[in-house]
Amino acid sequence: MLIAIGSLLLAASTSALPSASAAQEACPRPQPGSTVEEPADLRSTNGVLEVTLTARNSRQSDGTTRYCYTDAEGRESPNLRVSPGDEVIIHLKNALTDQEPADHAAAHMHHQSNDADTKRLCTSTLVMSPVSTNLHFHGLTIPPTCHEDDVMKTSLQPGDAPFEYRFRIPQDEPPGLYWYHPHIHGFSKEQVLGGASAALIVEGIERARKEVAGLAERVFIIRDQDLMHPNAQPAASEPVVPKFMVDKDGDSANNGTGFGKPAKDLSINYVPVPYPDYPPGVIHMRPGEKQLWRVLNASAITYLNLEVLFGGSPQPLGLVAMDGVPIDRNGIGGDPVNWQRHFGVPPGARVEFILQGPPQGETGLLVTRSVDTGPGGENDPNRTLAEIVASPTAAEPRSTLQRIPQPLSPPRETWLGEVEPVRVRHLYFSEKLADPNAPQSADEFYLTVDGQTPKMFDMNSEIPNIVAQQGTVEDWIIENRSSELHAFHIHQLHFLLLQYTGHDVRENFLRDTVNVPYFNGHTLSYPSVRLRMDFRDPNTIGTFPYHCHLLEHEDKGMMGSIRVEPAEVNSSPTSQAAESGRVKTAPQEKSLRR
Ligand SMILES: [Cu+2]
Repeated sequence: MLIAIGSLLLAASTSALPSASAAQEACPRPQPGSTVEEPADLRSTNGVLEVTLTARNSRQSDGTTRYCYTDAEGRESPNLRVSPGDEVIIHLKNALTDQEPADHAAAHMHHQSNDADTKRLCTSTLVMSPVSTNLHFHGLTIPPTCHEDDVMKTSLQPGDAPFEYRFRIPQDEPPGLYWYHPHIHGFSKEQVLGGASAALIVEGIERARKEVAGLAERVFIIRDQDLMHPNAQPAASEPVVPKFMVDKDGDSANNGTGFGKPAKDLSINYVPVPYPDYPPGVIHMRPGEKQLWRVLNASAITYLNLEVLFGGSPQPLGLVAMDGVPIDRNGIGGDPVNWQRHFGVPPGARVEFILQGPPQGETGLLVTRSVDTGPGGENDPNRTLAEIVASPTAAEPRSTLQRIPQPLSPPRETWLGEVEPVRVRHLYFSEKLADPNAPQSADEFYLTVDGQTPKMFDMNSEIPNIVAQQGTVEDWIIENRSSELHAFHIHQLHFLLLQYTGHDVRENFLRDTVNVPYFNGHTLSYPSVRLRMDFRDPNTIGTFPYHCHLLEHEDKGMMGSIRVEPAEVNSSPTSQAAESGRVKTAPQEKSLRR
C-alpha cells in the first residue's frame, strides 16, 4: 500500500517532466499540458556569438524519431540572439544516428570531387542521406555561400569534424524573428517534423516600432509532429465529420469541415498538444499585461491560422513584424501596428504581435483555426494550442525590450513598392502522378518557370532555373495549378506581396513566405500571387533555392534555383566566360510585355 502511494506521489511530482528514460536520451520533450517554457537564450557578447550546436535524434518506441539541436551545455534548440553587425560562429556537429538503414537506398549520391580542403563539405562530394545535415538561416540576408547560408552543396555526415558557419549579421538586417533548420534536399521534412528547428532573433525591434518599447517578449515555436494517438476517434464534442480520407503519405486528408483527425499533431515550445483532445500547454501572464509575442511556424507541413480567445471572443492582435521585418519600415504610411483578429501563418513564416493578457480571473486560449488546404491538401483542423492563465504572481518573462530605445534610421533603399521592376517572370506550382496510368503511383511535385519543362528539382544540376542581376527588382507571378495549397519561399531576400488571387493588396510590410491558393477546378484562370522580388542587396549574389515550404513537397521536387549575378556582370571577363558556359543554357526569361 505504501509503495503504491509512493509511486503515485512520484508520478504526480514529475508529471510535467519527461520520463526518466526519455531524459537520458537525445531531445527530451515535456508532457502534454505542461507549462510552456521558452528556449534558452544564447546572446552575443562584444559583437560575437560563438556556439557549438549538435544535431541529435532519438528513435521513440512508437516508431517516430525526435530531432533537436543542443548546445555545449545540453540546452535544447536555443534561441540565438544577435544584433546587426554581430559575427556569428556556429560549430555544427552531426550526431544523427542511423534510424532506418533501408532509407539509404534513397540517398542522393553526388559526384565525387577531389577537393580536400576546408571547403570539402561545400563541394559536390556529398551524400545527402537521412543522417546528413546542414543549416539554413531562414530570412537572413546573408550570402548563400559556403560556411554562410549555402544549402545547395553543404552536407555534413555523422562523424565529420564540426563544420564551421561564420557570418556577419548585416548592419541593415531588420530586427525581428528569424530561424534555423536543416535543409538537406530529400530529407528536410523528417528532421524538421522531428523538431530540428529553433529561433534566431535580431535584437532591436523596439528601435523600429516604438509601440513595443518596454514590453516583455515571449518566443513561441509551433512545430508539427506525427500523431501521438493515430488510431483515436475524434473527441465526442466535435461535429461528426462526414468523410475520412488518407492521402498517399498516410496523412489525414482535408475534409473541408475544419474538424476531424489532423494530418499532424502540433506542439508549442515542444509541449505536444495531441489529437483528439488537444490538452493545451499553459502560458502564464500577469493580468492585463501587454507583451510582444514572437511566433514561428516551424511546422514541416502544417498551416496555422492563429487566434487568441477570451471567453470565446477573438482578441485584437497588433502585428508589428512579419517574417522578421518590422511593418511600415520605410515609413511610407499605413498603420504602424496592424490590428487583426487572426493571422494566417504558413510553414516557415513568423508573426510578431502585441497581445494584452486576460484580466484577473479570466483564462484565454491560443488556438489555430482550420486552414482550407484544398481537396488535395492535408487536414489542418481547428484546435487549441495553449491556455493563457492570468495570475499576479506569474513570473516575468526573461527579456524585456528597451524602454527608451534609440530609433533605428529608416532603410536607405527606396520602398520596394515604389521601385520599377526590370521584368516579370511567371512560375507555377503543379503536381503529377509519376505514372499517369497508375493512380496509386507517387506524386511528383514541381515549381516551374513558365516555358521550361516541369521537372523535380535536381541538386546535381549546375544550371540555374533563373538568372537575375543584383541591383534589380523583378515581379514574379506565381500560379498554383494543383488542387492543394502551397507556400512559396525564397532564400536570401524578402518580397512584397502585390496581388493575391488577382486582387491588389497594399501591404506595408515584406514577407519571405506566402501562401498560393489552390486551384478548385472551376475558375477560368489559376489562382496566383504577384510578388515584387528584391535583388538589390549585394548579399543576394550567388546561387540559392526557392521552393514550397511544405517540406514534403520540397523534398519531392517542388524547388528551383536562382543565380543572382553581380551588377557589373557584363563588363567582367570572368563572368563573360561563365556566361558562355552557362547563361546560354539558362532558361528563357519572360519580358515585361506579358
Ligand atoms: Cu507545397
